[in-house]
Formats: sequence, C-alpha cells, structure tokens
Amino acid sequence: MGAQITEARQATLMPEFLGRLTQMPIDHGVLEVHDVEFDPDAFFEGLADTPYTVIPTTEGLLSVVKERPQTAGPLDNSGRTLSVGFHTDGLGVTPRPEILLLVCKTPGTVEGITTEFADSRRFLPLLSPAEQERARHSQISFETRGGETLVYPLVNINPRSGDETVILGVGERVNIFAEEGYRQSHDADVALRAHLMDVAQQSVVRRHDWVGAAVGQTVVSENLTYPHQRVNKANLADPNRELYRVWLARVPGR
Ligand SMILES: O=C(O)CCC(=O)C(=O)O
Ligand SMILES: [Fe+2]
Repeated sequence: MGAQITEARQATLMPEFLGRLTQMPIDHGVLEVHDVEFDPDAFFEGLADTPYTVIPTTEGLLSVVKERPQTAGPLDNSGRTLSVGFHTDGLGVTPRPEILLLVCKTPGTVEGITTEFADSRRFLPLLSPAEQERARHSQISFETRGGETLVYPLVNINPRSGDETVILGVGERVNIFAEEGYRQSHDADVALRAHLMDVAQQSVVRRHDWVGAAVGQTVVSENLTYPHQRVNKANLADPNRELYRVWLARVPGR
C-alpha cells in the first residue's frame, strides 16, 4: 500500500493521456501529475473510448476554480482562492465522482496558495483505538443546496484492495455523527471530526503549487482516497490562478 505518485513531466498529447487514464489502477489510489496538452473538447470527445464519464458539477461538465467577486449570501470559499479545508469532492452529487482532475488553465501568480492531497488510508491508524472504532461506526452527511440530506459511511472499504478510506468535508452543510445504536455523543462526534482534520494534515502526500505550473498540468486523484484542501495562509487572493475541475466516474460495464 502507499501512495502511488507518478509524475509524467513530458507534455502528453490528449490521446496518450486518455490511454493512461484508461489504464490507471484507480482501486489502488491513483495520484498522478501529468503535463497535458489539455483541450477540453478533445478530452470530452475522447472520453467515450475510456471507462469513464463526466459527472457534471453545478457549473456543467467543466468547472473553473478561480477568484470571483463575492456575491451576497452565505460565505463560500469555493468561489475564491482563499483556504478551503480537507474535503472529498462531490458529496452533493450522485453518483459521486471517483476521479478528480485539476488542470492548470492559467498558472497562479501569488505564492503560497497550494493544493494539498492527503492519503486517507493513513488516517485511522493515527487515531486512538476508541476513535478508530467510532469512525468505523460513523456517517457523514451533506446537505445539498436543494435541502436534501445525503448520508454516506465515513469509512469506506474498497472491495478490491481492502483499503479503508475516509470521506471528509468542511462547512456547515457537512456533519459527522455516530450511526444509530452506537454510543451517541455530540462531543465525541465533534472531537472525531477535529481529529480527522489533524490526521489529514499529517497524511499529506502531495502539495501542489500552481505558480509556475505549465498550462495543462493536471493532477489526477482518486477522490475517495485523497481528500484535498486549498491552503492560503496569507489570505491573499490570486486574480490569475484558474484551474479546470473535472469529475469522472466509471460507466458500469464499460
Ligand atoms: O483550488 C484548489 O486548490 C482546490 C480547489 C478544490 O478543491 C475544489 O474546487 O474542489
Ligand atoms: Fe475540491
């Protein structure tokens, strides 16, 4: 076990990148960086020949992570370049994305804004035995913008690898709580959530800096294995940094 981190530094043409995607052993926790000649249209067209399909976000097939003027309403750092804590993407959508691609559309210009990927297979062993047990009996819920509450097991056992991965989320729309019939304690739920954020920080396996990144540089991460966060300790907005965000899931039977 352990993170499989491969970096392919040569500019990869889209057909080769799609070929690589097809071969990726995602059940074993893929985290790869490729420099790709990333053309969104060619990517979506070529995807039909891979085992994957796009899971649209609220923005559509291709969403762009960038600094936007703040609108009125609840504060949401996802439309900024400020920090966003460890999370698994797509808790509000069904099916959940299996793979997350973050692609450099426009390199960053402000130092100190990075994306950190944590290997969640390392989390449970870093907790006390009692907390490990609680985690295995806990659920994580996500309230969609439409007011629907989606609930998942916090710990997911990969049927093929046997790896225990952990889902994380941030903000008020996310809740972590013990399943029915297991020691109910709000304080213990809150403590577990805080400790999970600590162990995630201890389990960072890649810190990706988009300043100086080549256009098309792509981080491919297996979404359930690697919760990720945006770190921006100085709270400085970067008006230039733009990332494409693409979610993929396997098409059954393909
Ligand atoms: O901007 C980043 O570094 C990460 C963004 C992210 O995690 C997301 O948009 O889901
Ligand atoms: Fe994310």
